[in-house]
Amino acid sequence: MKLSKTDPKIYGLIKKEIQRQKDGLVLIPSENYASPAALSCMGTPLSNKYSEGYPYKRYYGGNEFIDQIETIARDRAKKLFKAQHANVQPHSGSQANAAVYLALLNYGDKILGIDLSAGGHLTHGSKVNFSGKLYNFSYYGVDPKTEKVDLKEVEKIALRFKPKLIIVSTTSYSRTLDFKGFGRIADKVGAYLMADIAHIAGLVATGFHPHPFPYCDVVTTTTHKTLRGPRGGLILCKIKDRFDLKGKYNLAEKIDRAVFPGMQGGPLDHVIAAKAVCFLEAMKPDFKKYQKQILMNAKAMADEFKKQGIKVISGGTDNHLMVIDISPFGIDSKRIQDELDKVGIYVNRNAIPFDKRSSYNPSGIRLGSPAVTTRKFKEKECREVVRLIVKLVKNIGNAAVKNQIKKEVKKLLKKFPIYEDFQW
Ligand code: DSN
Repeated sequence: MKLSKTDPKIYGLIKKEIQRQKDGLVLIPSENYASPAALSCMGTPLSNKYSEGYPYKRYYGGNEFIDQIETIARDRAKKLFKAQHANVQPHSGSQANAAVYLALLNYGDKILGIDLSAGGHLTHGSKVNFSGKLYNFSYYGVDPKTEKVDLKEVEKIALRFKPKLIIVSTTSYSRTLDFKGFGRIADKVGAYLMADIAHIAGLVATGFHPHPFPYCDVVTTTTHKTLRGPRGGLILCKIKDRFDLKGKYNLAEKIDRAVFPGMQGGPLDHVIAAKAVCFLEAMKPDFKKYQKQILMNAKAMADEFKKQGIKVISGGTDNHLMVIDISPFGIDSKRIQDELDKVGIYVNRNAIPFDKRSSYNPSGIRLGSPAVTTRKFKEKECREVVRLIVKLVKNIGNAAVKNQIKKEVKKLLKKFPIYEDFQW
């Protein structure tokens, strides 16, 4: 029985959402278009299987093929990220981070994380998140002038706070992360070092961003942002626990035990198969070219915003994203996001460093190039898109301008179709 017959409502909405993605200009830096090959793994009966445990050590029968799939996914992840150990089971980036805390810390232990408004993530210690409720967080931010992380400041805070874990990460930070510098600080204070590379995983895998190993003990990521795979999480780590060399479990075992049975039950085998496909795709030469273009496109966008007189936080970008300060326009960021939605341009509002506004309606907009680069946009088109955004912001409420921009977006996307060979 076809879905269109069984549940026409859900069928219709899925169809509309697919069309929205095809007809939309996605500038949300954490979104991308996974390949039809990766997508095809997810709508399969692999979803039916229970496989609690790890390959060849399961709690359920019938895992002969699932074992092989997970082993391939783990091996590919290790190869792609030059990691000693990989756990491909976390359902998401948040769960990957939670598992790391569970593996390395006791509740109430001290973690030094990055402040949300400086570019951090909810799971890096936000007060409204489990991380901020269960662990004792202190935060580093960015320098008020440069709007970049200042390692001297991080070191001062770390020496004073004496965390057991330091997190180096980004969700809306557009600058290169200095894993080596953070490693020196972690060594000095005797802390584990964890990198959350969810946003920059594709850049790291292809050598366009410095590698977190050997400086970090553990690395977490998602698989669906610059990595362009299925929605999911991944943990990479060293095998030895340098602070517990004689312990019952090594670091890799602690991570595995924290994911299962510590945090999760049955893994999502259909997603793990898609992760395996994504890792294979990410090892191909074309993926490297794609990452290089992501960087060139983001630079062009940041440059064009500056040319148009819009402030880009920290003055530019070294990666795939940027945050612009729209406070001088005196228009709510939520309104700008909503108006952009209406012309088919998707962005997300975001706090800027030292933001005085609420996180629901902050002063910034975050944008990135991964999805439009998948559509094969080059610098020229990225600059054009920026000019359309600025035009809309400067003419907010002007219906004629809005209609004109909507037409321009449509015209542009027609030249760069996506998912033409995706059958659903
Ligand atoms: N929500 C993701 C992002 O947009 O960066 C992080 O979880």
